[in-house]
Amino acid sequence: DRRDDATVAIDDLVLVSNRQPYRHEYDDGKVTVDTPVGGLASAIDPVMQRTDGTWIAWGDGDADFDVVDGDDQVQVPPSDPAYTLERIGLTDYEVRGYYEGYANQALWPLCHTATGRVSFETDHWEQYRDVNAQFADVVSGHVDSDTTVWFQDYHFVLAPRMVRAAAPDAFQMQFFHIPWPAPDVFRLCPQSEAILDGLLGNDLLVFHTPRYCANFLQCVDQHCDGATVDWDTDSVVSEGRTTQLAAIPLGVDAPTIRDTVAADDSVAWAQFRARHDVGEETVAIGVDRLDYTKGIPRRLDALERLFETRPDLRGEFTYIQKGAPSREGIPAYQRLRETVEDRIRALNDRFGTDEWSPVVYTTRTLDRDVLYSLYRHSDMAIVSPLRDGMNLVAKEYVAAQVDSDGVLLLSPFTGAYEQLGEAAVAFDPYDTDRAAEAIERAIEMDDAERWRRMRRLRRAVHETDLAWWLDEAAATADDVRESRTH
Ligand code: GDG
Repeated sequence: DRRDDATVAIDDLVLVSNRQPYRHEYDDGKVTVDTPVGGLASAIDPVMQRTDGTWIAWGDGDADFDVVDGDDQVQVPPSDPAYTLERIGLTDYEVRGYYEGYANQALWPLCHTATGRVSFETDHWEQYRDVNAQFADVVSGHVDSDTTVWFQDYHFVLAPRMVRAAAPDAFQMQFFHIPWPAPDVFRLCPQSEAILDGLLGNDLLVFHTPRYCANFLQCVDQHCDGATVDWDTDSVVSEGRTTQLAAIPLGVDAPTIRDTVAADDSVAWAQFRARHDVGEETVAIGVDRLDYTKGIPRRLDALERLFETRPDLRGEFTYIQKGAPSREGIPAYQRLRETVEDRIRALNDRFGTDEWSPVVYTTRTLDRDVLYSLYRHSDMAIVSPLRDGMNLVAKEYVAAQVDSDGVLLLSPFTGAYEQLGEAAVAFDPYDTDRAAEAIERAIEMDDAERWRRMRRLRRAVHETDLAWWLDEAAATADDVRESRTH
């Protein structure tokens, strides 16, 4: 029985996320199901499988699913049904306003302090609010006083308050996967009060790091008239109820990554190298959604600087960029993709030889075991976001380093750096000279130092892995729930 070996048990769980964990295709009575790429869904699916709960999500991409008339329920996983997946259909118009509009052109850049990219449009806001209301309606239909509602991320900042109005006794929590900005940045948002009020509908609000919690509390303090911050307990009282803040950094499934990699026979790595003409040189890898927050052009600046100042590295060092196309309906993302591809072409034209290219670029989706094999065999990973809530690629790279001979270059502006700190080599995306020097340092680092740093990183990544995170979230929810009833 799956419930017996559960480390986490949240009874009567209703989970709400934008993306669904399974996507169904209906074709002439035949149903095929796939699991979209993405850390969150694959992380939470096993928890749901132990709870017999309900997962509510946007029915994105389900062919033949009647999106205009709304809801649709299926039992998942298809092979061994354990819980209910309820899909909410959205019209193209709603998707443009709620998802591409307010979520990804207002909240996403705002929370990443990319103020120049923020755009607030009334119509987007209205669609965002309406879609939150649709989700809140469906959630309210599943809820009684024993239910835990768990919202994921910035797509649902208004729904908690809406559900609270319909179901005052339900326990509501939310995990934010992205940063929370400083008050001076947050005040740019015309809807700042409504957003804070919406989130304060939760009993428990969880971020990756203490920094984001502190930013949130300062925003409430400065921009929310009806709410009082208790700085001693990291909580807020509004409308007679308390919202507890907590920092629980999301982890990766480190044991599974380690075991997958340990069983790896290097065939995938050999095939990848053969396909892309990578020889015996030193290899760095970057794995990112093609998002402007990931700092890819600045990483390419650093590589360019490196090959300018160290011509001897030509032919001796190759950077592999695995990019995943993302949010392609949004112009900023189309431009970013073009910029990255143009820059890589220019770098390869300028420095490449007949036998060697400084940058190997692919957008092909890789199977997990292939991705892990690339991590294991790369001499370093370069993770250079301008800002990033956590960055799971950094942790996956560490978990795959079973030989402890790789180097993690990590931007200080990631949640991962805040958590793992200086065992990684700092890679500052805003300072090209220093960033290039960091790569040089990683190339030249002796085995003892590589090993010492990687051992420290590995310990931290295993100690705070995905199972730990789920336990912490469940235990924190229990504590908060207990303190409410006494
Ligand atoms: C958000 C926050 C936070 C990538 N290419 C392939 C592939 N991937 C997987 C990686 C990794 C995931 O995608 C990306 O996760 P990140 O954490 O790096 O970034 P975001 O997508 O921006 O995620 C972030 C995260 O939420 C969790 O809270 O860390 O800060 O922005 O797991 O491995 N997976 C496969 N093939 C690929 O080609 N299988």
